Amino acid sequence: MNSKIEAALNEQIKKEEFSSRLYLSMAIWAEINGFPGAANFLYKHTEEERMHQMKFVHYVNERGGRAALMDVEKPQDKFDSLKDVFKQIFDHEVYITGSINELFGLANDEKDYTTANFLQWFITEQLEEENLMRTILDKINLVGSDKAGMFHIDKELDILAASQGSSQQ
Ligand code: OFO
Repeated sequence: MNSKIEAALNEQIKKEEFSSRLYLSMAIWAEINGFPGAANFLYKHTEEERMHQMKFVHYVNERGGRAALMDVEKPQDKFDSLKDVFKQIFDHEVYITGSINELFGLANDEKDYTTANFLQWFITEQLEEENLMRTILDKINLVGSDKAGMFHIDKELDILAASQGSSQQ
């Protein structure tokens, strides 16, 4: 692969690592603030982001490049509410989608169709992640400050975490 593509993929490795650390920070916040279901969901998601990172690492190395690790900034560790957490996750996923799309554009510009093909999986994954986070955020918005409603959402997130665990690659 050419050095431009290699550098861009390595930037994405850093972003996936940051995503994993951001969701870990959110999981810790949820766990100590009385949202055990949300914490489970976020711990699972941390692993999923790590899996994304590893997919890029292996791909770069398999193509004859060298996966490189970079300094990763400390993620935020204070959040106003569960709504704040999921709003930030949704915004972050939209940002990651943009980043994957840019990578896809670069791969096509550079006529690196193998990389473009590899990125297809991430394009589909981003669509699913955005939809999932949007759905959760909509539910949180719907219940507002109703404590019973939030309790139910937390339970639902717990169930979702369990199902994600069994379907993870
Ligand atoms: Fe959440 O998809 Fe990777 O970053």
